[in-house]
Amino acid sequence: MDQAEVAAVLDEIAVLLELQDPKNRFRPLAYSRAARIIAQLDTNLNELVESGKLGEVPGIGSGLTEKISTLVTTGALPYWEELKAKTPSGLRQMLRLPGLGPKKVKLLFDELGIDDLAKLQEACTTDKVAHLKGFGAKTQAKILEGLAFLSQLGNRIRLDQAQAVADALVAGLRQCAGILRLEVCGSLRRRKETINDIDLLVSATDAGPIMDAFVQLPQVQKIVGRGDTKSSVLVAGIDDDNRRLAINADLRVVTPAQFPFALNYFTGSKDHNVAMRQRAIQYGLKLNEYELAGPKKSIACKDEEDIYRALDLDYIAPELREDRGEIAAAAEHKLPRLVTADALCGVFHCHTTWSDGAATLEEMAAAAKQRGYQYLGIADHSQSLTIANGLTPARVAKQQRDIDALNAKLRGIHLFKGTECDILADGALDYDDKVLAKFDYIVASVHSHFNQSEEEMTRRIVKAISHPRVTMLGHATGRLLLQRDGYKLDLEAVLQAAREHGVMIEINANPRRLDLDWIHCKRAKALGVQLVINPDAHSTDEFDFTSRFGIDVARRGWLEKEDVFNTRELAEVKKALADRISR
Ligand code: DGT
Ligand code: CA
Ligand code: ZN
Repeated sequence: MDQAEVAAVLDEIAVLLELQDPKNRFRPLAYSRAARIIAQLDTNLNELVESGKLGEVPGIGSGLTEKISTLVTTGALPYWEELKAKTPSGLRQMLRLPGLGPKKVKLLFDELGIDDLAKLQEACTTDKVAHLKGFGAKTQAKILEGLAFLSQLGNRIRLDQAQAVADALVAGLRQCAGILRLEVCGSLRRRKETINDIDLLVSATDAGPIMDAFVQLPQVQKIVGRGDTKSSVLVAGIDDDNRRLAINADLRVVTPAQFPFALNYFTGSKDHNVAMRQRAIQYGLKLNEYELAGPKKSIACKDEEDIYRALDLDYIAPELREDRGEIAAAAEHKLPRLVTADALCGVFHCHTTWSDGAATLEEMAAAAKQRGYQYLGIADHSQSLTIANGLTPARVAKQQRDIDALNAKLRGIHLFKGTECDILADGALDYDDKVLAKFDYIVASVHSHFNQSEEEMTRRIVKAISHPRVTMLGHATGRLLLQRDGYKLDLEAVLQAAREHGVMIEINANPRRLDLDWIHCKRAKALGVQLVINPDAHSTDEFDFTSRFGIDVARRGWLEKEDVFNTRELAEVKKALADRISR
């Protein structure tokens, strides 16, 4: 087991221990602390174990040393297995509900015998949970809300997490002889923000050895099915909270002649496929995952372009294949020329050590320059957000002096002085107008009072973006993918207001958010609202969110280069921001 896997197991043990005995806080804490220490080790864990020096690491006592060594050397741990066997797996799922910690979960189990989500649902709807000590009607309602949210998630995981798993599988498969072509299909290829399972497609003349190699990949936890042309496995991954996650992966092996058709079919979406098949029927043809065929013979296609061409369609990028008008647009040669990552010239929503970022101004500037950006907007948090070390007006002044000094020194990158300014509960901004006037631009965002009514929230955001200094609205709906729905909001009214006041809407490229959702990008564009793709970077690595996941959303939302503000060159951006301020 490697470092990250060991850390994940230790974290899991901490949770299991808490569920066993919520009153004993000490032991779980020791395990979660150890998980953090192991995850952050700069020395190789294997070597530490081999040299017998693991016990010297502060925070790792003798009991932990023994268990970690066992995990590293054998990949298993009886203690962990015992704990798992003793704890109904449903209890851990219950922990995913907001407001339910180990203590409450244990109480539900001890008092009402609830050990899975179905029983919890039943107990809530029959009003049993409300009468439990420490619960009440409000908590019960909240649990029901959480259950509804969870049931709609199913087994989905985030795009970035699925991508990491898929990358590892693809790297493993590539070692295998006999693979002619290899593509990731499905929702992952369409760059959907969450993924249910990974669809891999290979062309080869002999499927057997490839199937064997696939089901034996080290990531495979369980073989769900092994067939001649299709195999399914359960793959383990690790999410960024250090928890283990599982996702299904299917591999299909087809012949080289079938490959383009299979690629098209398994890329989907299902609705796009249905529309394509209907189009084929209009041409007197049959289209499926193996071929495009007329009554007498089949039409050879060497790639997907050929399939679309045979149906008099322009090539449709995978991101657009959602049956939202792309086939009609392709027939009329009216598909958008989708924006690409290399068109980006800079970004505007980034944090530094001045607030809750991990990198200094200088490090962020260097990293932006390294990515070929011409400019970087610094938007640290504003004063109310004390948990994120938001800047007081005095610190704003100081930071701006530092930025001026850096701009005088740096070559090839320009720093803009911005802020991610909180939108307060009543729609006011988090600085007075005198302070606001000092910024080159302002990202306005909601970080508090998520529970307002739709009316209140809409009024609040509309008021904020009608402030003449606001340049863009940050993470418009506040959703956290698979964790939290966005706040209640009349988005159409917000988009209308954005148009009226010439305010841009951010596509937040953080893969936990991806907010504005792609569905609404198309609408924003139709209204003539400009979009801007921001990484919301809290470290230098996170710049890459923009070129990856942010661009994915923009492309799924039919956006072209002109629709995205940060594809403009520095001089143009300087002018646009200055014009806005002087109106
Ligand atoms: P997900 O839920 O994130 O896995 O989304 P997809 O799109 O990857 O869906 P999946 O894995 O069920 O199937 C992969 C593709 O295979 C899907 O996008 C289209 C195609 N497909 C699957 N089932 C059907 C079907 O019943 N009819 C048609 N026309 N296509 C299908
Ligand atoms: Ca899939
Ligand atoms: Zn924010």
